[in-house]
Amino acid sequence: MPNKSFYITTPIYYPSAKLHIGHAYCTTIADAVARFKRLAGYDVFFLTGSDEHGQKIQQAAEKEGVTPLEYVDKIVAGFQALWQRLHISHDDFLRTSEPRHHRVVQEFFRRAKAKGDVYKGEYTGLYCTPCESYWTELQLDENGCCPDCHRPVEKVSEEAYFFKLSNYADRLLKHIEENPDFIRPVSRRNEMISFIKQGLDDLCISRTSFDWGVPVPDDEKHVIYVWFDALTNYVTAAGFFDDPEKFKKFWPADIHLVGKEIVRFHSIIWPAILMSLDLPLPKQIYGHGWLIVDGDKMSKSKGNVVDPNLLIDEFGADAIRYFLLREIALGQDGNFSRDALIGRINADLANDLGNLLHRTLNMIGKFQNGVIEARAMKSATDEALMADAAEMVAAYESGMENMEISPVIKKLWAFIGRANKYIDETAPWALAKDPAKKAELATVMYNLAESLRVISILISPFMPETAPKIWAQLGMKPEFAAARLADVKAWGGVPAGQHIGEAAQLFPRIEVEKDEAPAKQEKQKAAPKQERKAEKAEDGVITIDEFKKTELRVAEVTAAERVPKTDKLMKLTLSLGDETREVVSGIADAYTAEELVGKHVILVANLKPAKLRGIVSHGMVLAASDGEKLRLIETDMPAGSVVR
Ligand code: ME8
Repeated sequence: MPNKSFYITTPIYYPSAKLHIGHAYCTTIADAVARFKRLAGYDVFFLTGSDEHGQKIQQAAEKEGVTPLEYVDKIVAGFQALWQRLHISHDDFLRTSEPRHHRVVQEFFRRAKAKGDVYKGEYTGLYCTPCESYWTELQLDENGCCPDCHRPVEKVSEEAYFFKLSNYADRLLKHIEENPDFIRPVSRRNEMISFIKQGLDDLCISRTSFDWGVPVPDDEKHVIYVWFDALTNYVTAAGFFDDPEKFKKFWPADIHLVGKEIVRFHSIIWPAILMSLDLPLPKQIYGHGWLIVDGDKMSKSKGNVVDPNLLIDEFGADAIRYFLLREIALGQDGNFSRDALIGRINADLANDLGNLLHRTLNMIGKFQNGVIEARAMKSATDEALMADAAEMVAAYESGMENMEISPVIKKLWAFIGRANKYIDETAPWALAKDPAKKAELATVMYNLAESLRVISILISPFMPETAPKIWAQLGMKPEFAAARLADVKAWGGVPAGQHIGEAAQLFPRIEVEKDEAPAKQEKQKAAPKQERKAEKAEDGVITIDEFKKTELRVAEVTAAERVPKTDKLMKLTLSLGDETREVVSGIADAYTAEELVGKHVILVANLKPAKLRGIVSHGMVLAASDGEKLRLIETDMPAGSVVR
């Protein structure tokens, strides 16, 4: 019998800004689900991509004097590099600028028009002439002006095509009501039901004010506008035109995983378009929450945008993945903080998981010359461990099938704790001293190795880099990639007589120097919400005395060297005239080592030293960034000068 198929998508991301940790969050969830389904034996198609058309891109490209495609090529290459570093296992990356996609969008337009669902009308909007952009009332600045250039906007009309969304309100409502799992979580479902009940306006699906997009068939002064183009990506990649067999196998998609603010487009507009073409609807739209940073929404102006590449440089991809998947309940907003990330790495990864592996391998090495011997007997303690493993495996499977990722990880870690407890219960060091207890010792060691085998398979959807490392350290010979969920359903997959592999630490503990920050955070947590808000507002400004606490000095770069195995980190040797400093800076993708030597830069000289990739950094150099480009702030003042 052929494998069951499973098709999951992320949104296609806008290449207008650098990807941040919020995008990485969405893609990591989809990846964990896709990996789980592969483990469970499904034939998986996992799609992500980039949403490349539109006026903003065209304008940004013009500003840089390049074509829109040249402009997006660079950014999209950055997306793809990030997904690779984060071990995202997508099967396809769709770019809306690709010809395969244009053909499908035009065909969708033609068919919807033939059905009578597309008509020509007039689009009226608030237009900023200098920026050549339409805005909605809600997007205007506080003076009712253009949010980009802050000049007045005017009401303007242009000819445009519309899609008759209003035709489908009743059918949509019926579908949502009859299929309780069509929109998840239930809060989003309720929101969509009341949205539709308020009445649906027809949707404007073309523009004439720019041309970076898919031309309307037979009316090429129009390009097909945003959502009609973007949403169609899901069927293009599934083989709508190019591969009917594949399309039959994977469409309708099983899950469109999207952020909560775009659930509406996926659960109302997209199904209506599909209904117009008589195509089946996706089985589920899952709206995840937003990642906020230290309690605040990420934004360029607040300067709290977290770059996933820098986090991967510092902590590795698996630790970031683990944190995102474990810490945030799917569907709800969640907080990202460095302290919480380090806390999880130390407690869950270095301590719980790392200790179990280390203790087990160490004892097998010491007590059994590195050989995992056959189980010889079964005590009540052993039975209890095996029963807990079986229960955890069952909960894992049903939880993952239901997208309960964080609860599943908690259960898995409870089992890791359980296995650590088994060591304390059985006290192998005492058994090793007594020759009569040889069989008992062999059984305990076997059960620990087997627990780790099961754990390595089950953590693989979340930590794909760590899982095969554990496998190899246990000395397992079969390819890890061939492991399946079925392999953890029976106890005893570790072959007896197997020699363990080479032991290595998985996650070193991260030492944080004690400072006031955690204490302050604790205080904030305890304070009532209202109070916290007030504190935040005042936090936005600092007094001159507070600013003066920052010691800024001019420093000359005397040597520079890339930090091995990182993308961005550069180790700089700086001269302050009377003193030499070593500083680690995330600038290696903006400068070569040669370019840096001789530069006079600004150093935050009294910053608490921090360890980055094992190197202690004594300060920080200042750089300016617009989210994409990054340049150091330079001066021609001599090294050692004070900046004020
Ligand atoms: O909306 N936390 O693209 P996009 C969690 N091109 N998720 C976040 C986030 C955060 N802080 N910030 C953004 C688009 N996202 C369209 C999609 S699909 C046919 C077209 C998520 O690049 C956001 O919720 O603006 C959304 O799901 C995704 O990133 C893409 O956002």
